[in-house]
Amino acid sequence: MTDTILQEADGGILTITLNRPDKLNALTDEMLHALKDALKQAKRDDSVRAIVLTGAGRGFCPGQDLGSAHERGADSGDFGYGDHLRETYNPIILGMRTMPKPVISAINGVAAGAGMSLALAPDYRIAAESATFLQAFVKVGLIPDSGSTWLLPRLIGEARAMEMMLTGRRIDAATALEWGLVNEVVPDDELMDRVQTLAKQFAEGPTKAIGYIKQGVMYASDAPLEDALAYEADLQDMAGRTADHVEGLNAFFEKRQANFKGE
Ligand code: T3D
Repeated sequence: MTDTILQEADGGILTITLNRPDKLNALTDEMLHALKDALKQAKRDDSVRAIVLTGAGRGFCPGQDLGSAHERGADSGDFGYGDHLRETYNPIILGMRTMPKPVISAINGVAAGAGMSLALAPDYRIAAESATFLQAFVKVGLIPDSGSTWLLPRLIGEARAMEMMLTGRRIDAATALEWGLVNEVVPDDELMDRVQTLAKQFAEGPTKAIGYIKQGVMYASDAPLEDALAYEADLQDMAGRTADHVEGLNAFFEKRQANFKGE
C-alpha cells in the first residue's frame, strides 16, 4: 500500500507531503493521524529545524475526504464532526502554530475546506501560480473549521474572509497574494526550489529565537499591550541565554556570517 503521508528529512529540513494525488490529497483518518504524529515527532527532534508541508500531484489538499465523512454518518446520521475535529484537525493546526520551529506551506495546487486551513496555519506560505483557494465548507452545509475562523480574518480582514466563507468563492494565487493570504507566488516549476531555499535559510537560523518569535506573536494576538510587552521581555531573556545569540554577536563584531546551531 502507498504511504499517504511522505516524510523526507535532509539538512535540518523535514518535508511532509500529503500523498493521495488521485483525490487531490483529500484527508483520510490514516493521513490525519500520520500527520499529527509527524508533527509531534518533528517538535521533539532537535535535528529538524524547519518543516515544509506540501501536496503530491496537482492538488495541495481539498480538506476532509468526503467519502469517509459520509461513511461515518451513513447509518446513524451523526457524523461526529466535533469529536473528529478535536481528535485530529485541531491538534494538527495547533501543532503547526505552536511548533517551536518555522513551518512553510508549499501550496502546489487547490487548497479547499480544511485543506485551506492546513495551507494557512504555517508561518510562511508560498503558492504556485496555478494554486487556488476556497472555503468549500459552506458548499456542503458546514462551517469553516480547523482554525479558518481564527486564521482567515486575521490574514485578509473580516470582510474578505466573510466573502470567502459565505460564498465559497474560489480565488486564484494572484488574488491570494494581493489579499495577504500568501507571502509569495512563484511559477509552478519553481515552487519547490524557492521553498527549499527559504527552508534552508530557516534551518540555518537561530532556531530557538525563531521559536520564541512564534510564541510571542501567538501570545500577542490576544493580549493587551502591557502583557505583550512583559511577555516579550521574558522571551528576550530566554533568547539572550542561547548559544546562538552569543554566536550572532560574535559574528557581528567579527564581520562574518553567523553559524547558528539551533542551540
Ligand atoms: O471532522 C470532520 O471530518 C469535519 C471536517 C471537515 C473539513 C472539511 O474539509 S469540509 C470541506 C471538504 N472539502 C470540500 O468540500 C471540497 C470538495 N472538492 C471540491 O470542491 C473540488 O474537488 C475542488 C474544488 C477542490 C477541485 O475541483 P477540481 O475540478 O479541480 O477536481 P475534481 O475533479 O473535483 O477532484 C479530483 C478528484 O478528487 C475527484 O475524484 P474522482 O472523481 O476523479 O475519483 C474528486 O472526487 C476527488 N476529491 C476532491 N475533493 C475531495 C475528493 N474526494 C474526497 N473528498 C474530497 N474533499
